[in-house]
Amino acid sequence: MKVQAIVSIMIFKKLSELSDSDLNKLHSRGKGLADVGASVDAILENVQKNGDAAILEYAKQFDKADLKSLQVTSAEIEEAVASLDSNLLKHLRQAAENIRRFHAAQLPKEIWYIEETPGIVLGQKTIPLSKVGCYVPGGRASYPSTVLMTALPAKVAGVTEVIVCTPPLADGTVHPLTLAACKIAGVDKIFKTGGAQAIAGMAYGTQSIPQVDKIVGPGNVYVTYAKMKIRDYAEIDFPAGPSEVLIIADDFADPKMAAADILAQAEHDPNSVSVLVTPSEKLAKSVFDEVEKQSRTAKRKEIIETSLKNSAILMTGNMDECISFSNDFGPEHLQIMVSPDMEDVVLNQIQNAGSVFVGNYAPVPAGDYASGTNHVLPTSGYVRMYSGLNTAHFLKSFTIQRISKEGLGEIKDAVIDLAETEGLFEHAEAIRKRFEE
Ligand code: HSO
Ligand code: ZN
Repeated sequence: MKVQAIVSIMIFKKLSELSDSDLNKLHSRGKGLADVGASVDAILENVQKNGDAAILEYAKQFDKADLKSLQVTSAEIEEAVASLDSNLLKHLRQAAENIRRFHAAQLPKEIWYIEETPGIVLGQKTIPLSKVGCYVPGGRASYPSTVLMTALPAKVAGVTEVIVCTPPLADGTVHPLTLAACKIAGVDKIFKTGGAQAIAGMAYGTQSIPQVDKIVGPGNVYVTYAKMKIRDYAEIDFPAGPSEVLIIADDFADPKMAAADILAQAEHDPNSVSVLVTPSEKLAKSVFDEVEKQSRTAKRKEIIETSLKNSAILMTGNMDECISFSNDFGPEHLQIMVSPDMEDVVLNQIQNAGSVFVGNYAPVPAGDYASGTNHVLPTSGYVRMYSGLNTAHFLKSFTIQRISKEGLGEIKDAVIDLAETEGLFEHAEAIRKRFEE
């Protein structure tokens, strides 16, 4: 007897036959933050006014945790590390080392100068931010990997104080692997708070949580909305919502692998989105069948079932149509599973993507955990204007000029002429004064 398929991809169509409403749904995914506006605004205001007391109250209300204090003690950290399996710790360290090395390679020159005009020496110095707050989602699911992805690049950049906020479990503890990741990454302080209240705590500062210059890390709609609202107080990275993948594939792709990658994305969140675009009808059909087959035994079947409803397998007339669809979609993760001679042809035309994975052996989970690239990436099409988290997010720079009298003489007439045309006569005078006998 044929087993009844109960989980399936919502859209299986030729791209040219996709309805406007389905296309619109794919392109406007992950938006709609306004729904949570009123409740988040109230939380932000309460934390700004009442500090720790408000946050402790929210821990009771949202996390069911009765906390005595917000900060994790060093005894708690040591106890957590000691409780962990040594292999798990070894793997966490392996991931950390790869992430550290990749982000160190992103460091720009600390200072540089040029002298294009004799006597005018121009330079730029890059320095780290002083205080950074990392938001690490927690509660039922825990994300120690996100500690490494946020705190390590900050430390590599040279940030003096890196703090982590993560929601406590109902017993008032934090997942031990999250604490171990904080220790490995060199996090300075850890606080047991999540959601909008954690963002408020880091933006405004409380009795125990320091006010930070920048807040980074993924979160649910409440966290994302809160991050967008506190920008007068702290800079943020970018909106990072439900995870998504777009796979560009041809007959070279292994359908079993492509289907597994779709499910890996789909298990994150009921709102996750997975899309496969291919010029090959044959591949499309085999991936569709594989998704159905593999999802039957998936552990997180309920989440997968829901998120596959947001997902699509689309057939195009050729590879160019796949690329242009992908550029319009702007995926958080882009997998390119095409024949090796086409890999660079496709890659060279990619305009919008958070992180690109090339080849059958570069699945998203490699980058999620251990290859070394960052997994905190813009979603919902925000890759159009934001880059994924990297070392530069934790740096700022200023320019420097050293000018001799001879050098100033080279631009003297230009400055005086332009200043007087703008009606700024003292600007012109500041130059003239330096050449009076
Ligand atoms: N794919 C997620 C990151 C993640 N995956 C964390 C597993 N753990 C967003 O890039
Ligand atoms: Zn993931």
